[in-house]
Amino acid sequence: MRISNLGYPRIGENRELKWLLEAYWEGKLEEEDFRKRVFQLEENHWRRQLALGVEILPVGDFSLYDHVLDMAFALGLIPQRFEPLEKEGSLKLYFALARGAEGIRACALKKWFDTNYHYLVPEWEKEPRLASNPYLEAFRRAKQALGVSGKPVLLGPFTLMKLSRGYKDWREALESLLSPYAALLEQLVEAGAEWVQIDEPALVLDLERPEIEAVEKVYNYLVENTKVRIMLQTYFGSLSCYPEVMRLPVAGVGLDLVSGRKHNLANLEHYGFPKDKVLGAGLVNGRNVWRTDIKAALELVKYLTSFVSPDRLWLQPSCSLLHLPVSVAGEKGLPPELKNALSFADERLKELRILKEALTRGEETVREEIEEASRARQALDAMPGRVVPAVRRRVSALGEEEFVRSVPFEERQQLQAEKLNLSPLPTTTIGSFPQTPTLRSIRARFRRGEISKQEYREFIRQEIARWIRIQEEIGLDVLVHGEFERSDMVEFFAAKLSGFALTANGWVQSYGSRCVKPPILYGDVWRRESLTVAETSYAQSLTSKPVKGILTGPVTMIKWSFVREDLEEEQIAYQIALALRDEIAELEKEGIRIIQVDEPAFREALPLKKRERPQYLLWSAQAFRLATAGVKPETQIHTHMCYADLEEVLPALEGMDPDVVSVEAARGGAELVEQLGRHGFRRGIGLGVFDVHSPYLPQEEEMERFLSRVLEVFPPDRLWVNPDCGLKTRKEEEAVEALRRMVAAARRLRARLGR
Ligand code: THG
Ligand code: ZN
Repeated sequence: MRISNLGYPRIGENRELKWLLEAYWEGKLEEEDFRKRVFQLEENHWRRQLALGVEILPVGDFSLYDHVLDMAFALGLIPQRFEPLEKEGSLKLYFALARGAEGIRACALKKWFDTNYHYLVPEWEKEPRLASNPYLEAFRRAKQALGVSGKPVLLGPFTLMKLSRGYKDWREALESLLSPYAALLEQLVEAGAEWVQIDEPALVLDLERPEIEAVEKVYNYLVENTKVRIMLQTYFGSLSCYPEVMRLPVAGVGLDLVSGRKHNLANLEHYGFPKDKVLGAGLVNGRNVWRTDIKAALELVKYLTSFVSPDRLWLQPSCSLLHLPVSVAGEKGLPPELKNALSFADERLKELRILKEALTRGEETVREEIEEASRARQALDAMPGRVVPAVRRRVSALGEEEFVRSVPFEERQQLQAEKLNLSPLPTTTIGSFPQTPTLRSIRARFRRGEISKQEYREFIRQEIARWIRIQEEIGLDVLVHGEFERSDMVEFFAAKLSGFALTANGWVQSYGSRCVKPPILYGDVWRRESLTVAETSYAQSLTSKPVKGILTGPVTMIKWSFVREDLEEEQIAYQIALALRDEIAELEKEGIRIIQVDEPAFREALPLKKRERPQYLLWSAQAFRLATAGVKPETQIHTHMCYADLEEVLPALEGMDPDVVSVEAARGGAELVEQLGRHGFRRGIGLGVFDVHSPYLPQEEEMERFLSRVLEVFPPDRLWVNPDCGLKTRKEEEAVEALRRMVAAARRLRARLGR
């Protein structure tokens, strides 16, 4: 029985990697120095893991930006447009793919399965070849620094292919990976690697028969052509082709026994586990923060040993620890019962060690640790705010009528048109405006207690007033207050809602150097104070144009937090929805006539397995309706989602019963319009006329052309004109210029329509 880790958080306990990356990008750190320091960080992470008892040490999981990019880069999958940079050295080229360069667009970022981590989408323009071997370099560094023979961790060919774009035929693409992967693995074997972990999370998706056959071909080839022992690692759910994978000649298979527990265990019972393989048992949760129920985990391992002999069992986290903060130790501000019930990356590794001790040396040797874990879990359940009877009663008393607006969409549309009296092709924005360095520093000083709440509030009000004037001057039709009081929106709402706690340092990598600090939802959620009313109604008091209130929806609040596991997500969603419902009622009372409930995480929350989707789509749409259906018919409800591939969620979008939906369309707009037409989508729609994340800003003529094409499908009273997302990350001048062009385009089009 051995303790293996699948991957360790790369960003560092105090976001060391972030600071190094940003210093290097700003030219404040030379390449050599940068490399030296990131290797120190990597080594430090190895030492920590070894000290915590890891016996099979992952190497090569550390990445300067993204592990999918690492694999693509090693295989020379570098799009043609980066050619001018090829002579600049590999580090410059690598970061250019990730972040773009002078006049060269970066690779697209996409969500890594159903997580809040983004990977860079590989583009296949060239034939893959073994261009470099970062895994070999990491293996050698670990050997040299620590004398340890690490386990290289690399992304598997099937998953790499599934996540890539730009090939013609997926079979050929997969085939073309065989020889470079074999060459890469061979180098690792020659250097002395005993095991290689090949990650194939795509094996938990619903796969077609030909795909399963292709996977069989790949691993038969790799095993035949290299002498490597492969731990074929799956995670984020149950293996969807269990018997086929068990027949592969690989030396081990890793299963997620947390999120894929039920089906993986059912398969294990039904098909058994091959005698010749190691089982990597994913026992402790790499995706959520609650302390493991050690007693239950021990029972599970004992049960597993009826299928696998203990010497063929590795105790592991359910997936890479990338998705957890580093350590609970530094958290000072959490209620003790909560803090004690948490387990981040380091604590997960400690849990594995307790399990191993219990199993190999007897439970009495770790009796105290086991008892302490049970006590911590019980104390969490007894915590004030964990169960709030009034909240439970309110949810269970909900009737049908609370989920339905009083008047159907068509009638509301007319009432709203009369009441709001907007021009055709109304212009608006998604909600956030640029946060200036001054604002950021004032917020930081407020948090440190250096300025008063009063002063902070006053500054926010000035920003709101300044931007109301800017919006009026630009000529936008529906204004927003700008969200200057919010850093991360999820964190902002979590701070105001009961049931959530915030960590001081619980950072998790989102992409590259960017991190988020997911709130911890541990108790019943209720609104103890207004969330947005003061800022929104202040903004409305400054203008006669409608100011749109902006809230974050239940699915996104759940998806971007670490949530309790003792209550179904559906119930949690209804609790959040009720808090939003009260907030919306208050906004309405204050004269706010348009309210947008954002659900940017709606799509990524879609379960990976198709069979689980209908239920999700049902409750998530219901939660949205519960939040929004209490308003007057003439109050207009908007929602915003941050991506264009809506097809799969279109029926749910209809089920949410919004009045207006705004989505990304700057790329792939034509396809989206076609889909919406085909589905007979009849709501108001705002198709982003420019991409807020791209440095490229279209001219007004281009925006106008785009809109006039959309007008062939949508009538002008249902088409909104807006950017494709919030403008928080743009510079002020850029945002203003972009909005000017957008308004000009809408006006020209209106003039043409009028004629
Ligand atoms: N909030 C949360 N999750 C998200 C987003 C969000 N996931 C998807 C998408 N938006 C990710 N985008 C970003 C963009 C910027 C940053 C993080 C995620 C970012 N973070 C700061 C940093 O790393 O320096 C930290 C900000 C802070 O100090 O609070 O810039 O919007 N939850
Ligand atoms: Zn968005």
